[in-house]
Amino acid sequence: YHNLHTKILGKKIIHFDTIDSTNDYAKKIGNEESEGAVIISEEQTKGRGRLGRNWHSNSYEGIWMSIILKPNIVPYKAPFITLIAGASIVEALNKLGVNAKIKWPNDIILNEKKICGILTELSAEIERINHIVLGIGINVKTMEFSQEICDVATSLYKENYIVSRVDIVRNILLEFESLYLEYINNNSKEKVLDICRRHSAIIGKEIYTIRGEEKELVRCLDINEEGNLIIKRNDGSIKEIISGEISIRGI
Ligand code: BT5
Repeated sequence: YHNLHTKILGKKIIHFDTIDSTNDYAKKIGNEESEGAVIISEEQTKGRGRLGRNWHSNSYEGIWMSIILKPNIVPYKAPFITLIAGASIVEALNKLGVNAKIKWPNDIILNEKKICGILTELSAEIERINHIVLGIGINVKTMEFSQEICDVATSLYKENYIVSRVDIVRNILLEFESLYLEYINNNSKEKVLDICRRHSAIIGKEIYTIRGEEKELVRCLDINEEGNLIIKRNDGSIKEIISGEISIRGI
């Protein structure tokens, strides 16, 4: 991980061979550790997704990492950091020749299957952020996924992209830092939104929005300035979706 060329990200890298979850570890040390520390593990025994879901990462075949952030912004501006992460991951992968796309808000997909998930966790008080843990999981070398996820998951190697993990991590940290600093220092979102639109897996497509058991087929129109999803319902009305669950028709 030398020659990162970053200012704050990855100045400290904490590496494990095995750990329960890099996000859990980062949350424990988040208040004491300085901004930009990266926790990375070869394997996770209890990798987590959103809403207590399992993230398969008990093999040395991926990138399982968490970044500690301490932005001086109000807590409601934190969710945009997930989009910054998504934008920097697709931008980094595309620069390495991998045509990955963003499935708003926190999945990266390749050839219609998930290669990466993002889990952003916030520790905050009413007006102040203590720290944010940005968790990123990328399937790199996995050739066989367990039955549970084999229909939805893929890896870079499986799609015939032989890319080094160090190059991926280095590129992501570099892309992320520049977009992140522009956001927290200048409230600038333009580049992120531009990348999210250019590499979107869902804009212009029919998707299902999912609320509990309810599934609704809608057309995805755009991502707005706030980073929220704009959709058109069957009755022609336009709606803004702030966060949550969607699935793409046919995937
Ligand atoms: C996510 O959740 O996609 C966030 C994943 C974040 C993982 C990183 S790894 C480093 C850090 N430490 C952690 O403990 N977590 C973070 P969600 O959108 O809820 O998606 C979870 C769903 O993705 C599961 O229910 C499965 O269907 C699917 N899934 C699980 N493992 C997968 C994998 N390795 N590849 C692709 N899909 C997977």
